[in-house]
Amino acid sequence: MTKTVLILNGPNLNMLGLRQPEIYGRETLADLEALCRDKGEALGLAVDFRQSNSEGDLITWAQEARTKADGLLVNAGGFSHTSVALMDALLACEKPVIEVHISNIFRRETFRHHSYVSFAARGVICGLGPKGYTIALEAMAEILAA
Ligand code: CA2
Repeated sequence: MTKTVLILNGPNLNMLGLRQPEIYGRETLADLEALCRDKGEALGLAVDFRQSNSEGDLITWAQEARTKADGLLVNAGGFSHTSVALMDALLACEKPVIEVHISNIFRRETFRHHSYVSFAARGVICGLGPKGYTIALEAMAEILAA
């Protein structure tokens, strides 16, 4: 049975490639989705790639992952640093979570150094740009094969 990885992207990630390329690079969200789909195919994983600017959508999708996904990659954007509610939903879904950030949040403002998502995550990758998503997919493939 093909395993499904839900990739959740939070607020403002739809702006990727359109502004602040010095922080987030030039690749768009569509480029990132294509990269993840290609990597998922190579790994034999189905990829369900989503983005929302709404905290409620992300929470609902994390809840749905309980029955609809085998693992999650989460870049919750700014909600990483604020949302106890999203953390609770990720814990409640009882699926492996890998947190991803495009930028190195530890080289940025101190308010970005703490992430509630990290508390629900098996591992965290940050600062490697879009490649962080493909590395996370490789790690998730190993976790799901174990
Ligand atoms: O580095 C990351 O992946 C972040 O999750 C991106 C978030 C930021 O709030 C986190 O601290 C780190 C921001 C989402 C991207 O926002 C953009 C805004 C303008 C142009 C491009 C992206």
